[in-house]
Amino acid sequence: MDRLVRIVVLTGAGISAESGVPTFRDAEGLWHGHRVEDVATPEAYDRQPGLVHRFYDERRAALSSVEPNDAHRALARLEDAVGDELLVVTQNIDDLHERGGSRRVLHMHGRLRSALCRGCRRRFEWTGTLGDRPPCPRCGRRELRPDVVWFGELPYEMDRIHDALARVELFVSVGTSGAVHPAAGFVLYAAAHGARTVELNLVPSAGSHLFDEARHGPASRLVPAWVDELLGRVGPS
Ligand code: BV8
Repeated sequence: MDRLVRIVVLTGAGISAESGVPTFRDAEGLWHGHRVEDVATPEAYDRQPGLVHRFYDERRAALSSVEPNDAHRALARLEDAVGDELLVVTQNIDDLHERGGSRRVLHMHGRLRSALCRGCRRRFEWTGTLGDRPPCPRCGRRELRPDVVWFGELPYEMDRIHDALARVELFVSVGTSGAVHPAAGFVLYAAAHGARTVELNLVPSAGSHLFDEARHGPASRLVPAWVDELLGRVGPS
């Protein structure tokens, strides 16, 4: 299905920062005094399901008060121009890429607006809360969890992602610290298969030195400028 992909764009929390979605490493990656790595794990969920549900219920509710920014919209404009040659792989669990107009988005760490039933393994679009343990629409069990990939869990769509990275001509990383694997290793995998690699980030990330080119500044400025350059247009369309 991704035979035509020539460009893979990997995005992280930094692309949604200017929309008002806090990144993981802002405030030292803390949420109500909890380290994210300590809340976003299956063990934390087994130990304190209420706390973990609150962490995701709050973030799911906050989605209705944020909007996509010019970086999300620029990637949608690129997709309009090149279609199936572009694949956006996001580490983000927000829905700003889709609301910004992107249609082909792989959420390798899952989505806030999806619930997964631990009983029947079915997924459901979900905009409400899960902390009140609602019944699964299909099997009735009260086993719905956030459909996100926690630390220690296998990210989604890894075969499809590696298959695309092995063929792309251009790998661009936007707004990620390069702190979390396996996403942090995609640049090396793409480069090993001949891709040109570019980092667009506010400041040099932990993996900046691994890229052929690195541009630093806010995504809402860098990404539209890069898309205009790529499409051979200069200045606002
Ligand atoms: C797995 C979903 C194996 C939940 C998330 C190898 C080495 C070391 C460790 C590991 C390794 N392999 C595996 C690990 C363990 C672990 C890991 O990497 N730990 C880290 C902490 C050391 N990885 C895992 O557990 C992964 N699973 O490997 O499974 C396996 C194999 C077989 C079978 C079973 C299992 C799963 C990791 C996924 C965890 N889930 N999210 C949720 O959202 O709550 S991770 C979460 O943090 C994000 O999704 C993201 O991926 C990650 C990092 O966040 P970023 O997006 O990068 O955001 P951050 O705040 O860090 O950085 C923001 C950047 O934006 C900054 O650089 C900043 O400068 C920039 N920025 C800010 N503002 C702007 C901007 N840029 C531009 N413009 C702006 N305005």
